[in-house]
Amino acid sequence: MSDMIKGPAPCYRLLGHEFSLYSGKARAYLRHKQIPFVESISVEDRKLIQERVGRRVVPVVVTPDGEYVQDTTQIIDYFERLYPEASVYPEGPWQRLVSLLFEVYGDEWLVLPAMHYRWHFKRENLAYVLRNFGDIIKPGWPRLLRPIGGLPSAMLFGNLYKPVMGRSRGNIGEIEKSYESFLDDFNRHLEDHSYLLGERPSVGDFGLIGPLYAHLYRDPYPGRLMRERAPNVAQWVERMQRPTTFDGSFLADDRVPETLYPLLRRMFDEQLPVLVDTVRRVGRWAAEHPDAKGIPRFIGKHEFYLGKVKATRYVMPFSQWMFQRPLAHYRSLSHAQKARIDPILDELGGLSGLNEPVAAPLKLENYRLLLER
Ligand SMILES: N[C@@H](CCC(=O)N[C@@H](CS)C(=O)NCC(=O)O)C(=O)O
Repeated sequence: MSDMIKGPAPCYRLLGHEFSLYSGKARAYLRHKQIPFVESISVEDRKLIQERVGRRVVPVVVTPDGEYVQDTTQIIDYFERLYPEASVYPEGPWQRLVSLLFEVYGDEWLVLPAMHYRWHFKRENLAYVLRNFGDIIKPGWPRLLRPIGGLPSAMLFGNLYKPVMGRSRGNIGEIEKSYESFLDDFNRHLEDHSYLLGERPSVGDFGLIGPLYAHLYRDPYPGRLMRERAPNVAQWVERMQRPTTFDGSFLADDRVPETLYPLLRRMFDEQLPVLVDTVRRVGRWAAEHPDAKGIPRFIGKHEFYLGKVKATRYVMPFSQWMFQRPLAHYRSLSHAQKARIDPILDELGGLSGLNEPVAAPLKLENYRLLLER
């Protein structure tokens, strides 16, 4: 792997920061692929992101010829095309499906516990959080004053996520129960494997590292919870952020370890109904807006369950775009491949969701989510 990039290596910039969820995903990926990059972000960069991408979002990769690549999935695919060695996409159809599902789970679902654990435990987290926001937003201010500069953003982020992702007063207990069970199950899996699918991280590991690094590992309260309750998960986070070996393989014969089944079952139970409903709502929205090219970031609200507790969240078309990836892969499988996988999916509760037709497919073009018409 060390000779993966031939000739003088071009240097990329990662505009991101340690405190940001999706920056952790991009950073871990770039390190795993041994792609030379420097990470930094200035006030000027943030203005340029606004101009080029259309909103202030991180992470962004700036290529040596000045291209801005945004969205971590696009970043990963950009580099997978350039450097296909040690791909993060397994060849085996079952492993590939599982890895794509875990990417959607990390990116689009575990953000809820990540936000909850960052913002709910103010006594342990708030000073740290304000310091981090201040360092990003007011880097030119004296160190002691920066936390005050971080306050407006902290107030915004700390409240906005609740209606958007569906954290109500009633479901706090369920969010924590679900996350703790996730930790227990993942911890158990990591007793036998370095990553989800063996000795090489897949795109699913990179999906998980987003929420599990900046928030759930680095923030004081959930960081302690992870280290005490699930030490193997904490070690996996460290491995993902600072890989030392680059030549591992996925498990042979397209094997998906049974220790992942409880994790898949929870995903199918909690997230899949939300994804399926998102696909239906996007389809309805598209039918009601026959001339629309783009689609708003949120299109109304829908209900979802954690345990027996019902809550409301915003319908996010972007989640459909992410979900289209495992759906398209599943659809591309042969009868024989499906015959092998379907009974397991059925047993775990995922079969009907993966057969959901996508009425209005979405594409991401020039940083915008568009209807494929
Ligand atoms: N799906 C995107 C999400 C990026 C994202 O949401 N980043 C957060 C910070 S970690 C942000 O900048 N949010 C502000 C916004 O999206 O307007 C990705 O994978 O890059």
